Order: sequence, then C-alpha cells, then structure tokens
Amino acid sequence: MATERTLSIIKPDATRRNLTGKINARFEEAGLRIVAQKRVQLTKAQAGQFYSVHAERSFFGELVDFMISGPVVVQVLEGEGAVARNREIMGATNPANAAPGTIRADFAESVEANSVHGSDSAENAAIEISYFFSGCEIVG
Ligand code: DAT
Ligand code: MG
Repeated sequence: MATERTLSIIKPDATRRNLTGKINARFEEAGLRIVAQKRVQLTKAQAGQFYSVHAERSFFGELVDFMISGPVVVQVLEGEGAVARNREIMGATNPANAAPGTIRADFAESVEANSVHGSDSAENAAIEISYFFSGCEIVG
C-alpha cells in the first residue's frame, strides 16, 4: 500500500479534556507521522463549509455549534494507507459501536462529541488538507 496523507481533527471535547497528547500517541504508535499540526478556533462559516457535505442532515446545526465550542487541533497524518489506518484507529462514528481500544471507544463522550475527525477517502483527504494547510506548512 502506498504512503498517503489524511486530514485529522482533534475535536473540542478532546482539547477541553487535555487529550491532545494521548490521541497523538495513538497515531504515532500506529506508525502514522504528524507532518503538520495547528490549534485553531474555527468560525461558524469555516466549520459549516468543512462539513458542508452534511448540510442537509438533521444534526448539521448541532455539529457546527459543537465544532466551534472550543479549539480544535487540525493535523495531517502520513503513512502507509493513512486514510484507512486512521479510520481504524479512530473507531466507529458512534462510540457505542466503536471497537475496544479505538480512540472513540476510549475517549468519545457521544456520537456528536466523538473526539476526532478523519478523512473518509484519499480524494476527500486531499480536499480537506488543502482547506487547512498550504504546501509549505506540511513537512514530511
Ligand atoms: P465520521 O466522523 O465517522 O466520518 P460522519 O462523516 O458520518 O462520521 O459524520 C460527521 C460527524 O457528524 C460525526 O463525527 C459526528 C456527527 N454525527 C454523525 N452522525 C450523527 C448523528 N446521528 N447524530 C449527531 N451527530 C452525528
Ligand atoms: Mg466523515
């Protein structure tokens, strides 16, 4: 499998509970490298555009409000099959369904406050990475 990059976000429920380091350790222990990272407070417009694919979903307004409820850490993870590998490490969207030992099983508070975002395809990863980072901010 080829080396890939994926966009990860450590969400406000996790930054609030000081879990950034513990979550980053999960990525690094799984062989993913953090090749870009910054802590930002998203605006409503930025969060809405990032999650625009979900604009018609019933939970969209709550999702956006949650994502701007505190700082997030946006990051680029690099490694073999990074998109799928990161989804494995994260676990299922709803922590009640997440496999034991995954980030969401261990840290998420609810389906909404589920601690991490990860791109769901290589194509979306490229779009999401370019939404937050310029080329010179990513150092592999
Ligand atoms: P994922 O983050 O696993 O890719 P997704 O793309 O389907 O999941 O949804 C994006 C986020 O929206 C998800 O992390 C949390 C929120 N969400 C999804 N389904 C939800 C639901 N049924 N109720 C409340 N929030 C939900
Ligand atoms: Mg998704």
